[in-house]
Amino acid sequence: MSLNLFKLDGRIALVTGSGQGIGLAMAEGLAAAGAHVVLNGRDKTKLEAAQGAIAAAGHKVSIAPFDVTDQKAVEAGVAAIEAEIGPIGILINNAGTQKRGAFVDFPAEDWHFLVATNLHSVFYVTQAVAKRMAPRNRGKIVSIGSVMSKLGRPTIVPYTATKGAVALMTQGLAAELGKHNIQVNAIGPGYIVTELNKALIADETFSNWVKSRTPVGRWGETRELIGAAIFLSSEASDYVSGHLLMVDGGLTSVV
Ligand code: GCO
Repeated sequence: MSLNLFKLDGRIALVTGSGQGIGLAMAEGLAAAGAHVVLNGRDKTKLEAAQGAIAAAGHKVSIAPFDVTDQKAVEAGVAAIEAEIGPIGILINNAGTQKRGAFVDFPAEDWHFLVATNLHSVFYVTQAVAKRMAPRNRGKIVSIGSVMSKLGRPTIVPYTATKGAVALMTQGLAAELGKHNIQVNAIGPGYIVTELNKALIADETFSNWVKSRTPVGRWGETRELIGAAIFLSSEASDYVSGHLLMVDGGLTSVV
């Protein structure tokens, strides 16, 4: 039965930044598809609340609170997951943040914070996980890009730089890890209703622009990213690698 291609039973999935928002939605979706999800973030209380909800739904879930911008903490966290829970078969690099402001006035410390959170994290976590996946000759790595992996808009140049890098890093990793049967892809969310976008949603002019600029005419919901996450985490995508799958209501396909 072809739907079995999307089942994740027996797989352990680490989802970074999964205490809330897109990361939590994807973790819930992967758990419902059968994976044992490992929730990551810096806020243990948030992770425990998310863990309670997923466990209450009858799914397998653990937490691994570590800072994805700290290479030593990442290495120790990944080693502990593999020692205490089992081999990570699926990595979702979701952790990320946003800071907006005019480029000419953008504080260097904010640039460094965005690069650390959105990009160093992908390097540290992917390296710690991929070096363990490679000898097993099997793995799925999915990073969260953005419409800003392909397009720019004023006031978010640093964020755009990090999301563009995530897209090309995905292609480079696909090239290098393919021989280990590790498929590496990215998801490009459109304008999704999340905490990070609260200010944009509250701005009627901007929100109306998103609705007019997006062919489906609305903001997306975090649950609408689950299908892409399950697909790219499952054997249904064993011949898909280096791909940036846009989940953006058509935004990046139109002028
Ligand atoms: C912005 C938004 C976007 C979205 C998302 C789109 O300021 O334009 O934060 O960057 O959050 O990244 O894919």
